[in-house]
Amino acid sequence: MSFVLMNGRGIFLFVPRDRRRNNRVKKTAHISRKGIIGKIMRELLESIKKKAAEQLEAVHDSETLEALRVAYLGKKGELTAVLRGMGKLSAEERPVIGALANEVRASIEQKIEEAGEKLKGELMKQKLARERLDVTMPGNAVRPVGRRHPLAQIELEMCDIFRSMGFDIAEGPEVETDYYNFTALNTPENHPARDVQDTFYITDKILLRSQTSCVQARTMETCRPPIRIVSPGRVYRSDAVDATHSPMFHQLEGLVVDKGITMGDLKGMLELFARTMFGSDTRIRFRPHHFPFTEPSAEVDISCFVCGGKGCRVCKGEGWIEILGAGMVHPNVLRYGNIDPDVYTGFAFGMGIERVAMRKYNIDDMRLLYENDVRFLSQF
Ligand code: 2NL
Repeated sequence: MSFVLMNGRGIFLFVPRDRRRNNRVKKTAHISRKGIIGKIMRELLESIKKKAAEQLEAVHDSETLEALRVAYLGKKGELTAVLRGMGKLSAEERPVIGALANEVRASIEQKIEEAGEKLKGELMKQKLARERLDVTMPGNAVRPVGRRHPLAQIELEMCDIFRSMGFDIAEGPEVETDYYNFTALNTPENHPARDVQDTFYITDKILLRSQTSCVQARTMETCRPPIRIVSPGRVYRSDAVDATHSPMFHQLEGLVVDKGITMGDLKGMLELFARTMFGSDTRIRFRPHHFPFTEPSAEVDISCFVCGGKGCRVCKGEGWIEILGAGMVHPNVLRYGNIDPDVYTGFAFGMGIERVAMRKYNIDDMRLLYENDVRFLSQF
């Protein structure tokens, strides 16, 4: 069967040996009969257009698309090969075939464009599917990276309780003057607490605070009643380290000043604190005591939260655990704060955070709280 061969050099008619007349036609002959060429070219162009459309329709990746572009429109492409044969056309046929060739080229270009767009859309769809992110998914569980130090836990717990009762949290400097640490708190010049044996002095007048009540003395100076504050923080005393002493420890002190504040308010407030902190059946008791800054003063015990008062190892058979000091603010302390003791009264209290933590967690050696041994800390 004869067929047309087309390559970069032109269009050729291939005639099989048995059909060659007297061997006058070579195996392939350059086609020269112009009418036939026009028809063949038209058919070729149509078939190129159809084949290109089919192949471009089926494209699913950009490499294949580029290969097809080269195969049809490239320098050595099928369409270019056809156009090379234009010279063999008659003057009438040339513009007609030329227009057809242009139309086929435009059609293929458009199909390539469309296939490119379709591919882009598909790639984007695939990318979106691949990178799909479900923002409603629950987050990864947080690795346990640590926990609060038992002292910080107790301090926070206490602050929460007092905040719930309407107290503000107040803080102040750890390096203080003897005025706020002693004088304004009605501690006389000759009081043993002022001794260098007990307090760390930086100069005659500057020291490391030995109690957080300096914060309260400062608050009374700057704020007018009603005052309701608690002041947690570090304090320093010149003590040798042992199971129950440390030169640095933590206190939380409280102060309430208003008209008509009584010892009944103090007792009610402390009872509510003790019940919230140590359990709802906790009772409190006041034992008379002396502090320079309060009058009357008391030491306050809570009923043992382990045995409930019967006596056990934790309360050393007492049934009661000493937890804080408290009293009605001394009139001199109010005067130092420019508050008239004939108009206002107040109560104050103070407790050691270490002491509460040791009682609550049954820790028998205070040093454990400062050594930062994770085997110890991870128990809380
Ligand atoms: C204790 C004793 C106490 C206070 C602290 C205080 C503060 C002002 C006025 C009056 Cl500004 N008092 N603080 C009062 C009584 C006792 O603590 O041994 N704490 C562990």
